[in-house]
Amino acid sequence: MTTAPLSSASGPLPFAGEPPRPVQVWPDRFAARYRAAGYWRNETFGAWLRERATAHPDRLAVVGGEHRWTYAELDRRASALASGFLAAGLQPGDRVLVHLPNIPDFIAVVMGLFRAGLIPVYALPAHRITEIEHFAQGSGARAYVAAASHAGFDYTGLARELQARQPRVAHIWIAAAAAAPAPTDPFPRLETLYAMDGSALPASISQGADVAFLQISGGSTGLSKLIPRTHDDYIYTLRESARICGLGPDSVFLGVLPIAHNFPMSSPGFLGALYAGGRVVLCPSPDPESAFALIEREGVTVTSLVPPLLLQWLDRAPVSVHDLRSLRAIQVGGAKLSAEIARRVRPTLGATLQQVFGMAEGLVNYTRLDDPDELIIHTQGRPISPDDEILILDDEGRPVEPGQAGHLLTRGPYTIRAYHDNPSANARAFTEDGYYRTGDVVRMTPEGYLEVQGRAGDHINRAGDKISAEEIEDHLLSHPQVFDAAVVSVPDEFLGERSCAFVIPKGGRPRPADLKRWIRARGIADFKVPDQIVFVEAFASTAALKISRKALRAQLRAQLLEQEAQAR
Ligand code: OOB
Repeated sequence: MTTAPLSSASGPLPFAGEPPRPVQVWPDRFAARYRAAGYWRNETFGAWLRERATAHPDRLAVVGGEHRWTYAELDRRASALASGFLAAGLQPGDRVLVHLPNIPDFIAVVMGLFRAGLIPVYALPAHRITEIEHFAQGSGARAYVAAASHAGFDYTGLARELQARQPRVAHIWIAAAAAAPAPTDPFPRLETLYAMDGSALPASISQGADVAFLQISGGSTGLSKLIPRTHDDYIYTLRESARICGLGPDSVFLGVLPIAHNFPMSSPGFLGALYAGGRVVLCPSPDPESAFALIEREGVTVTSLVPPLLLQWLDRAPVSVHDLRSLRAIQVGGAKLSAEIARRVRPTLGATLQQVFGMAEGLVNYTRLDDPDELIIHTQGRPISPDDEILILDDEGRPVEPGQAGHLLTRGPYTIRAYHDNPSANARAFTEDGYYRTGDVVRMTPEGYLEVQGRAGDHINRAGDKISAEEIEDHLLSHPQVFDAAVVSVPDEFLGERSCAFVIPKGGRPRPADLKRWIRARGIADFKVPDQIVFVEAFASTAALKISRKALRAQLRAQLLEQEAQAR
């Protein structure tokens, strides 16, 4: 086994109780193969940003709000932040929670962290204190960077609570978004760090095999897990994704989905666009008209959407005053896109649809831009790499017959071999020979393309946001009037899937609205609050204890679907 050298190896030794440094390790013979094939080139984020800033300093890199930053400006800001973070006492290898919306600061912060050898931990803007505390604890984060407020939520309040609960998070910086009110909190402003002189810092102190950041998992069982991705493996996906999506210096990528998510980050996302020397335009609002205005103004050529957002675009575009003709490709992923909707993309938006089926753990599949319509409309694409190994297995773990559906397992040059510091999750999620059990049920077409059939696990894919049934059941069970609860997914015309909580009350039935308020007050992302609550007397004639949660959820879901069908 290779050990992934950490940039911090020469730094101070960990003291007792120090959380483990993130590592990601592929067995020697795989690492050697991926290097020999030219996938892993020992490139690092800090170094490639500097290369591009040197090659084309005056080209626009990032546009958002009032800001228009050239590559040179982005590089300068990254260095300034890097030196500010280090001057504050952070050490290379330390983890830093990044909790920012789609604003240019997001990109400067992550590039600054990379340059300093610090490890970003990405949270979504929708996450609240419970999730943030979980990430802080799991990663051992020492710092937190957030926007003052966004979409009506005050992140400085969250920052205060985080510091009270997790004193290890000793550093907090707040980015004051343009429209934010005058600061009333005690935290230093991120903006003050931009004034630092970072010109003496090297472009990178990291090695390709170092962990670059921690991404968060969709959380199929229980709480989200942390995903360590290396410079080598992630930059490989950027390079190939940019090539597959035809990105180059003339490309303009619009970040509409939260760019902390793996899809708009790297498939090819904002990082792929910058890697290719193109331009990134950030849209902080999900409203189609805001996006359309930016598409027209900036000549956007490509963007990534989840299916429900695509639906909104398809509805709005025909009546919008904005000119969308610059759009060449629209990528859709995160959740299953129906063929009927897929068919409407080119006639309505004038761009080529690209389906993207990926996961933060690694494997990403794309339909290719020049594929026949049949594949673009009906499949979720094929893998990035010739070395992505795909297994499709039946319930007993045997390969299915060609064309049959089964459980998707995968390993390859950018699919992780382990979660960060989580032996029990690792035992469940990875086979002994290093395959990741994706939890997805797929079939492969004769052309080698994957069609996603559904999930084997108990999570709800709500418009691309993943919700763990178990996590929400635990929150429900904390309510004094809840005896038992089971959360299931229900097909939904707009969201793809919505969540329904079956609740057995005790000591009087709570009002559904109160129950929802209770869950929200637990400090979790809004998208996790059950869409629907159904009260039941008991779970089944067979005592609930005798059947697994999984079987129970399946049974309740089937009952609900039957009732709904009868009601129609
Ligand atoms: C992306 O990443 P995650 O980690 O939020 O979620 C991964 C899961 C997959 O295992 C699958 O269940 C589902 O999301 N999924 C899709 C899909 N794309 C993702 N299900 C059906 N059709 C699709 N096109 O969601 C993600 C990461 C990188 C690129 C794209 C999506």
